[in-house]
Amino acid sequence: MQEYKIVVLGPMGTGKSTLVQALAGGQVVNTDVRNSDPAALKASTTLAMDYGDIPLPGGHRMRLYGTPGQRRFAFLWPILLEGASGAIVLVDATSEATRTLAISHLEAIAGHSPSLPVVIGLTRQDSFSVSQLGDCGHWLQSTAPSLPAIPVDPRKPQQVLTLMDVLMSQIECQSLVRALD
Ligand SMILES: Nc1nc2c(ncn2[C@@H]2O[C@H](COP(=O)(O)OP(=O)(O)OP(=O)(O)O)[C@@H](O)[C@H]2O)c(=O)[nH]1
Ligand SMILES: [Mg+2]
Repeated sequence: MQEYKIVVLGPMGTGKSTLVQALAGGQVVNTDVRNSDPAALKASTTLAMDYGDIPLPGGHRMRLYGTPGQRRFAFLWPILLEGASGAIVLVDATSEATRTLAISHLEAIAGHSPSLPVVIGLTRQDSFSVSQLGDCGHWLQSTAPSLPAIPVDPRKPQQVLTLMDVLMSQIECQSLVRALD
């Protein structure tokens, strides 16, 4: 039996808690509280983490952790990354400010475990303009040219599964390379 610990990072409001909820359904531990940050138009924010335990085919399990997005909780990101098999970084593709903030989440991963498989999920595609597509592509090229990045609506389980599929392929590929070493 194999356990996969997957950690979801990304700036505030990019959909981390929504993604954990979409994949784990009702089986979620959520630590959201009322948001007191006036800069973010958002009713609630994660204080510690989201946690979902998902059974996989073949008796395997996925333990899914959503991190708190606010910078003041950055000290928690490496703690939650401990023992991770892979990470997802969610970025609001329509917001330049969010893209800039996401760099610190990518740096936290690189600083903690440089070879960890990572996939970037680009959210808010439903309110995406053609000019934003160009800006986002440019950001990806300059910030994370070697990471897979795919569009995802964290509210839609099917799209989250596609994102997971890409991450699990990365994880499997890395174990294969390790076995061949
Ligand atoms: N329209 C749209 N809404 C989205 C999308 N992704 C997330 N949302 C919404 O944006 C909000 C995101 O909230 P959360 O899931 O709490 O975000 P979070 O990343 O956990 O935020 P923190 O815990 O504060 O860091 C929710 O209301 C989601 O329904 C998307 O792709 N499109
Ligand atoms: Mg959250």
